[in-house]
Amino acid sequence: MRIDVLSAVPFVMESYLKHSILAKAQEKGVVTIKVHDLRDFATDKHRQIDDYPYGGGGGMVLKPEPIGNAIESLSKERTYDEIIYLTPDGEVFNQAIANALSLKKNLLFLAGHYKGVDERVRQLYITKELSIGDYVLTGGELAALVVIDAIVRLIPGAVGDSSAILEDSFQDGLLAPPVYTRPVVYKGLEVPEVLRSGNAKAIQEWRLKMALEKTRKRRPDLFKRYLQR
Ligand code: 6GU
Repeated sequence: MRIDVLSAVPFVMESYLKHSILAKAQEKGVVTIKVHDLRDFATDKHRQIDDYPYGGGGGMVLKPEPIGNAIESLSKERTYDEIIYLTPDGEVFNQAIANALSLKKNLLFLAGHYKGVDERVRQLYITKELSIGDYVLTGGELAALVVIDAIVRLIPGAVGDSSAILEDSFQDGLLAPPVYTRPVVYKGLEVPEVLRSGNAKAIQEWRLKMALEKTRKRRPDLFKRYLQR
């Protein structure tokens, strides 16, 4: 998979991309992630990428030309399956969207900033708009990292043990059951007997029971959907 990101502050994404599972996935050649500085595509000598909003009001708006230039320039190199704008008014991201995007070949992300991007960029270029939840961040970069991380870890070979992926919270519509490792007793608390029994069927049943219980208590919305599926 190839992922390109357009950002007004590309350097804020670097550390995470260089030191996380995303770095390992890149080293393994499972994915190539390139972050581009919007300023490099500015058209004027001051390399201006934002401007005041028409009609007044606070905040700045990302100008259309640098973004349009960047998208058109990158699109000459490859055809993007989706051009995704990260914005609090987008569709709320979830595991099903991550699963679908993990099957794509080329993705281009645009991280919003300030008050947002000129509406015409959205009309002309954007094929998908994603939010990572109902709260406001200072920029789309963290949201882009969240979405990219969730996608890349699903690509075969990106994560060490691929069987672990199917056991993730949400992958079956339920929250994950508790997990334990050694020692058997820690500060008086014991690892459930069943997990030490070697009885695979009993372990599977216990995990499902715990997952159902936790989901019912914490996320009645997910629990309802699980029962209806
Ligand atoms: Cl995608 N961007 C910003 N700025 N804030 C957000 C968001 C995105 N998703 C939730 N909050």
